[in-house]
Amino acid sequence: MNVINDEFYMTLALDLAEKAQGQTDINPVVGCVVVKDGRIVGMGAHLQRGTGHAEVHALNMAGDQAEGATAYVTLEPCSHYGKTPPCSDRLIKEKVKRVVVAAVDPNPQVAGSGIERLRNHGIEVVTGVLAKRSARLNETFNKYITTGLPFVTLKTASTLDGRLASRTGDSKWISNSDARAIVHTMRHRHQGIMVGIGTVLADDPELTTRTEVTGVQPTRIVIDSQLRIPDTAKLLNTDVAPTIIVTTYQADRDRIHELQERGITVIICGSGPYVDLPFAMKKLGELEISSILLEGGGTLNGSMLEAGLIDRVTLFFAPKIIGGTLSTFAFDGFEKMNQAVTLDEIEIETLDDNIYISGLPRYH
Ligand code: AOF
Ligand code: ZN
Repeated sequence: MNVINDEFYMTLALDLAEKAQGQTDINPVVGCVVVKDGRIVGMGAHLQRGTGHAEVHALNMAGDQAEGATAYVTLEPCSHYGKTPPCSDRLIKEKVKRVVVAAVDPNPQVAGSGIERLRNHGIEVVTGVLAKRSARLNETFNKYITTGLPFVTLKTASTLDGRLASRTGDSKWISNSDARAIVHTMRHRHQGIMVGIGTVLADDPELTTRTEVTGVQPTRIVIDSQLRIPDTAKLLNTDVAPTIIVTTYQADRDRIHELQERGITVIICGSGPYVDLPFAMKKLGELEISSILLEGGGTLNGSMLEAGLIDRVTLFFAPKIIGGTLSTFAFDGFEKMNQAVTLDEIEIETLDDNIYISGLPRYH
């Protein structure tokens, strides 16, 4: 087998994994393709937490043909008993000859031991084939499994001068339909969508996803320090997805109980006037929210950025200039240019007349 073959089949395995993004809960997305004598004899993806891993589906399909075959897996085969038994044992049992892995599994329970186990049983293992693409697909998993904290993606749709709305608060519509469609897909790919109470009061959003390809609805999370959310808020009157409200000890006890009686989860983070955001991230992690799409507004975006809690910044720009003061990041600002949060690994695309920019913030 040569590199071209390996990349060809790994691309298929990655495509399978990619399609399952957003439906595996706190688990990674993983694809597997089994190839024997130049023919694909099995393929599979991990589709839902608690159900079969990618390798199991692909090996079940391959049956007897797995013996002597090559298995392409986008993530190192596991070596531990989780909700399912170890995939490395299954590959050994089926007498697979060679295993090609994209990324090593950062789960401390695995972390190279799956690969080691295969090698100890005489299976040839090649690693690092299209590893970057695999790691990008599982960037939220990779953070959560190593820290217990959710991976936060900030998304904004702004004018070229970085405004989220007009002077009077009008924000419909800044970005074009292509950009809006991507945003809905991004919502599906995160376990939570988070906004500040200012956005709820101004826009009364439902925070549900409406894509042509339906997907799993993320949990809605509102940062509401004083518990100002009104009973009439659409969020409280639609039950398509769970809702979590994050508040402080200063919030009214009776109001907390009222909301809990309506099925809302209320978590208390901080005793000061504002939610303690780092602590809130820890709490949300404990509730098994492994990824959050942060959708503003400007005040929450600014506070999250200042606290260094944003892991990916994704900005959509429309070719419009609106002026005013409703900025994407509303905080006092840094004193010097060398304090700027800088984005690494930048991705840039044009979507008709809109621009997509995404990158990983580097904090100083
Ligand atoms: C694989 N193939 O398809 C997946 C893997 O609770 P469990 O049994 O589902 O185990 C979850 C862990 O297994 C997860 O944290 C990650 O380390 C690994 N996921 N491994 O070999 C797969 N989904
Ligand atoms: Zn496994």
